[in-house]
Amino acid sequence: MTLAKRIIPCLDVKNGRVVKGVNFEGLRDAGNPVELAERYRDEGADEIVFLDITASLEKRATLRALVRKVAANLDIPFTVGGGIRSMSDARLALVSGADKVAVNTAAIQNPGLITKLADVFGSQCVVVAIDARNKGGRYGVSSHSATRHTELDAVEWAVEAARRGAGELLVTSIDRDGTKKGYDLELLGAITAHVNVPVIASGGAGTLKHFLEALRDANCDAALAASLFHYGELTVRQVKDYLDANGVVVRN
Ligand code: 0VR
Repeated sequence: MTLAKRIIPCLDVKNGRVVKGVNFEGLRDAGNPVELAERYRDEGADEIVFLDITASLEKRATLRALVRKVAANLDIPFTVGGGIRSMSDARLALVSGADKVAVNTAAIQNPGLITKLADVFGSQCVVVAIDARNKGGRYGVSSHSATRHTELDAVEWAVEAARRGAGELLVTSIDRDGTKKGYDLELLGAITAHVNVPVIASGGAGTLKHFLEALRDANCDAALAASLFHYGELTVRQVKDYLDANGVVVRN
């Protein structure tokens, strides 16, 4: 059976508002998270990702009240990330209405957290987010909202995260974020070739064809986008209709 490919709008949240920039910088306002989540649900989004993008940096806990408000209106899977550093942070996100938690910085600092999250909550609710950048011939991994660079290799880290029990990987290209130049197919293809868990493509979506490339050519299971949905350049419905017309199995 072919599993349907998923389209996932991403709410990058700062100070209670959805924001968006380019290459993780120059953030500008893009709307109200509760309203945007409802709009995307109505357009046929398969899931919603909510990232508190300043949480790790400022060491704040995720904005739980806001998570609760967004979750209350959703009947599709809802992933929450940003600032999840411990089992109790994850538990709080889950009891606030998240179906899955995304971890990045804390997983890099303490890979055992992935194992523990998977053991206690189940792999199906553990998403490891990987922020990668091209280092000429290989891909490096960054933490703390792309402000710190690690020695990790993105493909090796993806393999380890999956081995430790991540149920899926959210792979963002820092180089492509907000540029609308297309997903980093080389990065995504290298990762999907080495892991058996679903990979969500992120960073760079700008046209309908970009979604097809990530899902068909780079073998990703889901494609995430922010800018082009927030600013109304494309709707989730348009993306799904296009994918369907091009032979990709999507849910209605
Ligand atoms: P688009 O290229 O506009 O579709 O954006 C996709 C993805 O890169 C973003 O939604 C986002 O998850 C990137 N993340 C962060 C951030 C962006 C700015 C500042 C911080 C973060 O910490 O994830």
